[in-house]
Amino acid sequence: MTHIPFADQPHEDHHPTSFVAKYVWSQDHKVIAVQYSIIAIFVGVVALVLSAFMRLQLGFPDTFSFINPNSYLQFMTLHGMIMVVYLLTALLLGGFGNYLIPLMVGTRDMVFPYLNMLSVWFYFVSVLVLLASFFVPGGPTGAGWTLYPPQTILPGTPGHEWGIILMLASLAIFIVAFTMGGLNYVTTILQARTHGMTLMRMPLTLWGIFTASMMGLLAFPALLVSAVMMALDLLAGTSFFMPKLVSLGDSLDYSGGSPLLFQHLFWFFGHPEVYIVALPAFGMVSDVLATHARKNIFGYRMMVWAIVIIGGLSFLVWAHHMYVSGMNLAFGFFFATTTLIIAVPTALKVYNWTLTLWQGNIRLNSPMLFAIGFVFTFIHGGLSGLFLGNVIVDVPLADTFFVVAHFHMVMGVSTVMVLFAAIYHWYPLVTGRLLHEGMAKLHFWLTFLGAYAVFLPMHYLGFLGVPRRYFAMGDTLFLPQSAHTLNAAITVFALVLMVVQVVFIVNLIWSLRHGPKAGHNPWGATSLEWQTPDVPPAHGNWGARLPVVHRWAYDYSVPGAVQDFLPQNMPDEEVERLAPDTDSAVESKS
Ligand code: HEM
Ligand SMILES: [Cu+2]
Repeated sequence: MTHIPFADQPHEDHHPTSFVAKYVWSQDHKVIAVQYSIIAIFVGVVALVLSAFMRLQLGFPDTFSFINPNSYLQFMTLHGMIMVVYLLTALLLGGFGNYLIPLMVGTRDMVFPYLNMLSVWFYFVSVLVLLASFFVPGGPTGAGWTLYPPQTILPGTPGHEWGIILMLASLAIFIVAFTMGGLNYVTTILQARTHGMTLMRMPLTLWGIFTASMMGLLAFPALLVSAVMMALDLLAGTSFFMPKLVSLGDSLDYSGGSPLLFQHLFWFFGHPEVYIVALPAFGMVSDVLATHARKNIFGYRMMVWAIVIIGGLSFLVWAHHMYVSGMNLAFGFFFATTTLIIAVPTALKVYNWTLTLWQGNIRLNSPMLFAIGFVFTFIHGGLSGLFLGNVIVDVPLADTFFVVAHFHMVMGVSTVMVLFAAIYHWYPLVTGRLLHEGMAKLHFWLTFLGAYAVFLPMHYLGFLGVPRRYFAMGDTLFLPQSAHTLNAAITVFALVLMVVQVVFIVNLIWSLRHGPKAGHNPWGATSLEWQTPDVPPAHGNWGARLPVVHRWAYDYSVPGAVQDFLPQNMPDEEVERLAPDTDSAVESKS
C-alpha cells in the first residue's frame, strides 16, 4: 500500500472558532508567525529609539540632560542585545521561519503545534522581563551587549543590582522559547516534507532557516550556561568568572574564576549567532532575486553547500572577537585563518547572486531593490570584515568606530535590507493585499542612501581612533574637528533614516485595507507557499489534499514552456499539455 502522509489521512480537522483560540492561544503556524513578527517589530522600534538617544548624545554632547554616562551605556547595551537577539533572530526564525516552513515544504502545520504556541508566549515573556529592567532600581544593565565579567557585576557598572539579573533571566527564557521553536523548524523540515519534496528541491530559504535553526540549537546552550554561571557568581557567591580582585579598595570574596572563560563561551555563541541571523537572510534573498529576475538561482547546489559549510565553519572562528584579550598569538593566527576561509563560500554566494541577475528579465520592484541593496551593503560589510579578521590590523582598530561601522553594515543594515525585501515579497501572501509600490520605492531609496550616510563615515571615525562605547569625546587633542562635524552629521542622517521608517509602517497598515487585492501568486513564483488553494492560506493550508512536488523551486523562463515559471507542484504532463508547440517542448526535455 502506498504511504499516506499523516495530514492526508481522513480525520476531523480541528478548526478553532473563538477569537481567543484563533488569535491568542493559536497553534496555527501562520498566526504564531504574525505574533512573533509583531512583538519583534515592536521591540525593534524600542531599540531604534534607544539608538536615537545615543546618536543625539554623540552628535550634540551636553545638549540632552536625560542622557548621562550611565544611561548611555544602558541604552547601548539594550539596543545591541535587542537588535541582535530579540529583533533579528526572532523575526527571521520565529516570524519568517514559522510562516514559510510548513507552506514551503507542503504540510499543514509544524510537527509540534502546541510547543510552537508555547514558544511565542515564552518569547513574549522574555521581552517583558527585558523591558521591565527599565523600571527597576538602578535600571537596565550597562555592561555592553557582550556582558563581559567582572565589570558586568561589579558596583560602578549601571544596573549591576537588578538590571543584570533581569537580562540573564530574560536571555534564559528567550533560549527556552527558541529551543521549542527551533526543534519544530528542524523536525518539520526533516520529517514533514510532502511527496516529491527532496532536500535538494527545497528553496534556499528553507536551507538557510534549517541550517540556522540547527546552529541555534547548538550555540544558544553556550549562552544559557554562561547566563546561569554568571547568575550563580552574582547571587550564590561562586567564582566561575570572577577572579580574586579588589574593588574600590575592598577585597572581594571571589577567588580564582576566569573572565576569559566567559569570553570564550559568549563568543562560541556570539559568532554563530551572526550567521543564525545571516543564513536565513541569505536564503530568502536568493529566492527573492531568482523570482524577480525570472531566472534560476545560479549554482543551486553550490549555494546549498555554501550555506551548510558557512554554518559549520562559523563554530571555529569565535576567538577573532578576542584578539585583544591577551591570548597567545599563535592562537590568533589559527582563528584568523579559519575566519578568512569562511570568506571563500561567502564570496561564492555573492558571485552567484550577481550571476543570477546576469541577463535576467529583471523587475525592479521594491523586493528586488531591497535584495540588490542587500548585495551592496553585504559586500561592504564583508570587506571590512577582512580587515578585522587579521590580528595585526584588528589590534589598532579594535574598540573603535571602525568595528561599529563593520558590524552595522554586515549584520545590521544588510539583514534589515533582506527583511524589507522579504516583507515586500511575502506581504501579499500573508495579507492578500499588495503594498503601495510608490511608498515602497521611496522607502527603499531613503533607507538605502540613509544607511550609507550613517554608517560609511563611521569607518573614517574608526581610522581616526574614535573609541566605541564612549559617552563623549570631550576636547581630546588627537581628534580633528572633522570627527566632531561628522558625528553631528551622522546623527542628523540617522534621525532622517529613522523618520523614513514611518513610511514603511504606514504602508503596512494602510495597505491592509486599501492595497489592491493580490490575487493568486502575484509574482509568478514557483515555490509551494504561493500555490495554496486560498490566499491568504486557510487553516490547514492545503484544502483536501497535500500538493505533490515534481520539480525544484527555480524553473523560471524554461525554454519551450508556456509561461515563464513552472510551479513546483506542476506535473510534467501538464507542462507538455500547456506547451505552445510540442516540438520545442520535447526538444527542451531531451
Ligand atoms: C538606524 C539604525 C541604527 C543606529 C543609528 C545605530 C546606532 C548605534 C550606536 C550609536 C551604537 C553605540 C556605539 C558605541 O557607542 O559604541 C550602536 C551599538 C550597537 N548596535 Fe546599532 N544602530 C542601528 C541599528 C542596529 C541594528 C539593525 C543592529 C543589528 C545588528 C544593531 C546592533 C548594534 C550592536 C550589537 C551594538 C553594540 C552594542 C555594544 O557595544 O554593546 N544596531 N548602534
Ligand atoms: Cu565573529
